[in-house]
Amino acid sequence: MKSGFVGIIGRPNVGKSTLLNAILGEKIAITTEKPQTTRNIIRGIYTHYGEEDGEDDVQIVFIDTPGIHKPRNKLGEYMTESAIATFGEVDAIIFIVDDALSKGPGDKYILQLLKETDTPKILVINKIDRIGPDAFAEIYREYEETGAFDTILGTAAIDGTNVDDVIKAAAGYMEEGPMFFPDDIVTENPARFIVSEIIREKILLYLQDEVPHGVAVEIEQYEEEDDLTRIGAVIYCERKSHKGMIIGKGGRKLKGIGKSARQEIEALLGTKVFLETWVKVRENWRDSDIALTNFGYRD
Ligand SMILES: Nc1nc2c(ncn2[C@@H]2O[C@H](COP(=O)(O)OP(=O)(O)OP(=O)(O)O)[C@@H](O)[C@H]2O)c(=O)[nH]1
Ligand SMILES: [Mg+2]
Repeated sequence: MKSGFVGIIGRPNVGKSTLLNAILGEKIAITTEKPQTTRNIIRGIYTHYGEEDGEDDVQIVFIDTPGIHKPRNKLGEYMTESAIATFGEVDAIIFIVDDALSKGPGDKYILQLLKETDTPKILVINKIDRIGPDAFAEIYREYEETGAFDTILGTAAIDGTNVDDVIKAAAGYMEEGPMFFPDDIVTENPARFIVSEIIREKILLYLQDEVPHGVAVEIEQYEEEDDLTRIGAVIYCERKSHKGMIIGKGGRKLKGIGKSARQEIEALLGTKVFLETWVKVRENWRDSDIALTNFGYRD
């Protein structure tokens, strides 16, 4: 069997988590139109037996990372540092972009970092459903000229276009090795982590500006009964005014968040779900070492 690890890195919002989910054919990472959605390293396990297509048996552990950005608080520092730390721990790196290199400083900064590592690099130009052919050719040419990439591909992770090519390119860098995980799991993350992320995803969808970025979700109760899961979640925010916005007039906002989270959690777990939520204020937790550790944003 061939096996190994592949890091998925890039600026916030380019489609890293969408690509991970598309590779696995399952949603294990939340995705939203807001930058800095992903806060933790998320490993997705892709196992393929070659008997059907004559290829090698392969297990690739794809590692979704937080978007690399200029941090404004300790949470941002943790996110960016943990993404960069994967460079040296993987057998290949997928660098995702959705725009030209000359368009902004973010991709240039990441490219500089990438040039300092020997790990093989695949460039994925994502969102080709939205990028016209001329713009695509321009992005391709700019990155080809850097000489930093062994492979350059275009994808639309959102509808799975060319995702197979990404898997094939990644498989090309895998070497004879052990099976790291059983073939029937796609993630090691416990259900309660995914549940807390689904709640956070709905908060990102329902709220604007800085409010959702200052939110952390902690699962305080998780009890599985026959065909019912009882979940109690605390939503922490950074200000009293934010608490009011999360709850909304007459509690309507929080009710909406809870309902859409519950529906998705029910589909994930295959049970009925009783979801209770509380909103609490923890001022400036994004700059508190203790809070970051409690919320799982530090090792
Ligand atoms: N049109 C289009 N949109 C896409 C594509 N891939 C992802 N998106 C959208 O881009 C947005 C960001 O996607 P994510 O997967 O959350 O991006 P990310 O890189 O993981 O972002 P962070 O976790 O914030 O770093 C979402 O609204 C996705 O639906 C694509 O191929 N085409
Ligand atoms: Mg993400």
